[in-house]
Amino acid sequence: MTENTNANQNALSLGDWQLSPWLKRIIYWELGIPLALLSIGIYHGLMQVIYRAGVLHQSAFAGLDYYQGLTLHGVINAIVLTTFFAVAFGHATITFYLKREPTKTLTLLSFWFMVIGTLMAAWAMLSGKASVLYTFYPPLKGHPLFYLGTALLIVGSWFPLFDWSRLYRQWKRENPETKTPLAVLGTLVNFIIWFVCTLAVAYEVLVVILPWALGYKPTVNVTLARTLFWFFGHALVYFWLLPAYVMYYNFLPKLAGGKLYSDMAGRIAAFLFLIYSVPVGVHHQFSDPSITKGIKLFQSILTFGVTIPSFITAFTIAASLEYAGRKRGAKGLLGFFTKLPYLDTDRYLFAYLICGLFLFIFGGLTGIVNASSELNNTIHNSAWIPGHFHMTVAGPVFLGIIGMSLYLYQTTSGKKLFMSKVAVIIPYLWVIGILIFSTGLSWGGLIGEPRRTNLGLTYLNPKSELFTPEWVPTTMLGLLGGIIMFIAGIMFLVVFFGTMLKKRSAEGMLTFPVSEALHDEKRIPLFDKFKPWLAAMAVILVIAYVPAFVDATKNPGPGAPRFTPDNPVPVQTEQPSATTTTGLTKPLSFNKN
Ligand code: HEM
Ligand SMILES: [Cu+2]
Repeated sequence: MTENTNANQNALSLGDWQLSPWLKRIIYWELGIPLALLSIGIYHGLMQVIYRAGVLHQSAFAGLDYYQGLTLHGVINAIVLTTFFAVAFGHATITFYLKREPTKTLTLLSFWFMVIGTLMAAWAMLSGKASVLYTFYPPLKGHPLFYLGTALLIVGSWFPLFDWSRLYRQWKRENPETKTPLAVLGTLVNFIIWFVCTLAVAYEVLVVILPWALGYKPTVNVTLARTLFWFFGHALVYFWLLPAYVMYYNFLPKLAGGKLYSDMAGRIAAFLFLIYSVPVGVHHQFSDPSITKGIKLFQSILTFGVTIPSFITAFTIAASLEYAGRKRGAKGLLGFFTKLPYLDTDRYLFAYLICGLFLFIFGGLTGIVNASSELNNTIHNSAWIPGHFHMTVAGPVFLGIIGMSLYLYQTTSGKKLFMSKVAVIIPYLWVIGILIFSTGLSWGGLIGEPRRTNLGLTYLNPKSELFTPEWVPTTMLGLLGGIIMFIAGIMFLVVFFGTMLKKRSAEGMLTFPVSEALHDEKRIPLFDKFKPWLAAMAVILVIAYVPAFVDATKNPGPGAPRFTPDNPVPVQTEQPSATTTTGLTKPLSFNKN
C-alpha cells in the first residue's frame, strides 16, 4: 500500500511495526468474534423492519421473539461489537504510535473477561430469559447472567486502559517535549470517558439491579437505575464515536491524498469531549417525572456544549479534504468533492470513512432536535429515535469499525483483499440503505409511529382495529432501506471472512496511513496534559450529577417489583390476589424466576 511508506515524521518514529504473534492473534479474535456475532445482529435488524412493515403478523419468527431479537440486535451491534473493536483498535494504535506493546497477562485477562461475559449474556438472550433490550430498564427483569455477563464484558474492557497509561507515561518520560500523538491522545481520552461512565453502570448492575433480579430485594428504584444508566448511556455514544474520530483526524486526510488541516483542533476536540461527554445523560430523561426542571435545563445546555467539538471536527476535516482535493487539481469552491479517491480499491478505507462522515451530518442535525427539550416532546420514544441513531452508531461508528477491522486484518496478515471491488462499494450501498431507512423511520416518528413496537401485530395489521394506514409508506421505506443495509452487511461479512481464508501474499505489518499536519502548531503544555482536564471533568460532573442523584433517591415514587417482558403481572409466588399487582407500597414475597 503506497500510503504507508510515509514514516518518521516529527520526532516520532512512525514506521511499520511487526506485532508479536500473541498480540496479533488476540487482535484477530477481538475483531473476528464480534463480526461473527454481527450476522445475528443484522439478521434481527432485517426481521425488525419486516415485522414493523406488517409483512409478518406474529410475535415471533423461527423461534425468536420480537423483543428477544431487538435485545440481541442492540446488545450485539451497539455494545459487544463496539467494545471489542475499541479494545482491539486501541491495542493497535497505542502499539503503533508509541512503539511498545501491552503486557500479555493483562491483555489476555481482558480478552477472557470480555469473551466469557459475552457468552453469558448471549446465553441469557438466546434462551429468551433476558428480552429486556440493551437499556435493561427495570422493572423489566432479565436473567442474572445477562447483567453479570455485561458487567464482565465492561470490566474486561477496563484493563487495557491501565496498561496503555503505563506505556504512555513511560513514553512521555522519554519524550517530554514531543507532542503526544493525536491518535494516542484520542484513545486515552476515549477509555478515560469509558472508565468513568461505566463505573455508574457497574454500580447499577451490581448494587441496584442484581439483588432485586435475584429476588433478595423486593423492589427497585426505577428512577435511580435509569439515572445511573444514562450517566453511562450518553458517554457510551462518545465511546462509540471517538475511534471513528481518531480515524478521521489521523488517517482520512492522508487517504484522501492531503494533510490534516490543524493538529491543535484535534487536541481541543478530544479534551472537550473529556469534559462534556458524561454530564449530559439527563437529556435522555426529559420525560422522567422525578428529575426536576433545573437539572434538565442545565444538562440540556451542556449537551449543546458537545456540539462545539463536533463542529470543530466537521470544519477541520472538511478543510483537510478540500486541501487534498485541491492538491489533486480541483478548482472552484466545491470542486474538491469531485477529486477524492471514492472508489480506489487500494484505499478502500477512504470509502468507509467518507461515507460515515456523510451520514454523520444527518445524525448530528437530528441529534440537535433530540437534545432540545421542547422538540424532544414530539419525537420521544417514536421511530424518529432509531431513525436518528442509525445515522450515528450505524453510520460513522459502524462504517469506521468494519472498514478498520478489514484494514487491520488485511495489512497485519499480509493478505490480499477478497473481492476488493465489492469491498469498496459496500459503504455506498450502506449509505443508500440507511438514508432510505432513516427517512422512513424519522418521517414515521413525526406522525406518531412508536419505536420498540412490533407494529405487525396491531398498527400495521389491516385486520386489527388499531390499523393505522398513515404508517404504511413510512414502514415500507424502513423495510426497503433495511433490506439494502442487510445485503450490504452480508456482503461485508463475505469480504472479511473471505479475506481471512486467503493465503498470505506478503509479510504482514502493523501500519497506518498517518496524516501529516498542515498546521503543526507548537506544543502547548495545556493541550498535552491530562491532569487539568481531568480536574475540570470531575468538577462539571459533580455540579451536573449530584442534584440528579439526589432527586433520583429522594422522590423516586414507590419501588417496583420484578416484571418479565411477557406478563403485565409482577413475578411473585405468595399472595397471588389481584390487589398485589397495584399500589405496591408494601414489599411482597417473590419467587426467584
Ligand atoms: C441490517 C441493518 C439494520 C437494520 C435493518 C436495523 C433496523 C433497526 C430497527 C427497525 C430498529 C428499531 C426497532 C424498534 O424500535 O422496534 C433498530 C434498533 C436499533 N438498532 Fe438497528 N438496524 C440495523 C443495523 C444496526 C447497526 C449496524 C447498529 C449498531 C452498530 C444498530 C443499532 C441499533 C440499536 C442500538 C437499536 C435500538 C434497540 C432498542 O431500541 O433497544 N442497528 N434497528
Ligand atoms: Cu445522549
